[in-house]
Amino acid sequence: MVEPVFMSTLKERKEAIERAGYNTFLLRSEEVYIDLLTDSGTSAMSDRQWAGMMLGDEAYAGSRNFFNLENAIQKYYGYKYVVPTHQGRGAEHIISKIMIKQGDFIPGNMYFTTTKLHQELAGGKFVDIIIDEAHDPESMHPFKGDVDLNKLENLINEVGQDQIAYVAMATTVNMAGGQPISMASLKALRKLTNQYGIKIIHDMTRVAENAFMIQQKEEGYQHKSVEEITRMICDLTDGATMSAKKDAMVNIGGFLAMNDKELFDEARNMVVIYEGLHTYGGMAGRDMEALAIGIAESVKDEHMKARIGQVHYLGNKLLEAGVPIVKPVGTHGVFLDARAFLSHLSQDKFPAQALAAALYLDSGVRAMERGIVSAGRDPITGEHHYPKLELVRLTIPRRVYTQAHMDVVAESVISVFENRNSIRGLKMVYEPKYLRFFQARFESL
Ligand code: P71
Repeated sequence: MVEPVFMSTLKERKEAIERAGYNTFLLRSEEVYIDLLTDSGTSAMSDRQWAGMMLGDEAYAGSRNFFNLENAIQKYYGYKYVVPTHQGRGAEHIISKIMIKQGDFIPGNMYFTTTKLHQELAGGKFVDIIIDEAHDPESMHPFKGDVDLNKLENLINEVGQDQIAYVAMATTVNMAGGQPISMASLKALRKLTNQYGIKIIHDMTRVAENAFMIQQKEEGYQHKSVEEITRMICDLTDGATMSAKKDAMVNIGGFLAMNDKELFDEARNMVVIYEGLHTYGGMAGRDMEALAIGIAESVKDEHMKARIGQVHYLGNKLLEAGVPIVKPVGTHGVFLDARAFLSHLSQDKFPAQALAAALYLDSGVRAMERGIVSAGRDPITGEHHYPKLELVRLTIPRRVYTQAHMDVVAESVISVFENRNSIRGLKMVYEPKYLRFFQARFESL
C-alpha cells in the first residue's frame, strides 16, 4: 500500500504540538511527515496478506481463518493451544487474571507498560531481573535482554517459589531499546525455572527479530535460519502472549498460546468474557487470515535482514554524527538517549517528552517518549518512578519507509542535537491515572 506524505510549515507544527499538549500521541496523523511513533500495526501488509483479507470467513463460530491461524502458530512457534485476542494487551489481561494471585511476584527482563499494569491490576508485583547492562545506554553488551539469574534466585529465596506466578520473558526487550536475549541466557533460565517448577511466559511480540540477532551475534547459530531459531526460543517456554501488530505485520491482532491443556481451558473460558468467542477473540476472520500469512513472512531471513538493516542504517548515521543513542542498535528502532542529549534538563522536566516535541517541531517526524512519563507512578507510594533510561524511540514500521526517509530523519535529529541547548523542559498539566503517557498534557517551561 502506498500513501502520500505531507510536509508542513514550522508555524503549522508549532500550533499542532501546542494543541497536542506536547504529547506526540495527541497529534493527528495528518500533521505528521514521517511517522516513527511505533512499529505497532503500522507495517505494510504484503500482496499475499491483502489477498488473504479477501478470504475472510466471517462466521461467528469456527471460522476457517482461525484454523489457518492455529496451524501457523503451531508450525512456526510450536505452541499447542491458541486463544486469539484483539491485540497483545488482551492476551496480557487474560494470562494475568488466570496465573497471578494477590501478593504474587512476576519477575521479568524489564517491564513493559501494558504488561506491568495488567500484572498489578491482577494483584501482582513486577520485579526487574534483567542484567544491569540493560539500564546503561552506553554498555555494548550484545544481549542486553539477558536475565540475571542471581536476581531471580535472590527473589525466589526471599519470597518462596510459590509466590512467583511465572517468569515474564520478552523477545526482544522493547523498553531497553529493542535488545535481544541470548539463547544461552534463555537456556539457563529454563534450567533454573525447571528446578523450582516455575513457568516461563514468553512475550513473543518481536521473537523473529530476536532470532535474527541470535543468528547474527551468538556463537553457534550462524547456520541456523531465523525460522529455526524462532522455534527453538518458543520451545524453551511454556506459553506466550503476542501482539501480532509487530513481527507478524498486521494492523490489528494478537493471541495467547500455551502447551498446558488446563491453562488453555481456563484461558478459553475467560476469552469469551472479555474478547470474543474462542475462535476469533476480537479479530475479524480476514484479520486472522492476514496474520497467519504474516507469521510465515516474519521468519524469512531476507525479510529480517532488510528490516533490521534499515534500523541499523539510521542508527549508524546517528552514531557517526556523535548523537547519544542506546548502544548497540536494537531491532525495531533507534532510541535517543535524552538524558545525555539534554544533559541540562533534570528528569522531572521530562527531557524525553521535550525532545520528542522538539524533533516534531523541527521536521514533522513523530517519535515516542520512553522515559519517566512512560514509567508512571508507584501504585503504593504515588511517587514517580525514575527509570535509568530516559529515551526517545524512533520506531521503524516494516516495509513502509525508504532509506531516503531515514536520511531525512537523521538530518533532523542531528540539527536538533546541534541546537539542543535551546530546548526547555516541560511541566505536566494533565495526568491520567492509567498509562498516563498516552493522554498526558504538558506546557513548555
Ligand atoms: C509499541 C507498542 C504499542 C504501545 C503499547 C503501549 C504503549 C505505547 C505503545 C506493545 C507491546 C509490546 C510488547 C513488548 C506487549 C505490547 C502490547 N507495543 N508487549 O511498542 O511492545 O501489545 O499494543 O498489541 O496491546 O509501540 P498491544
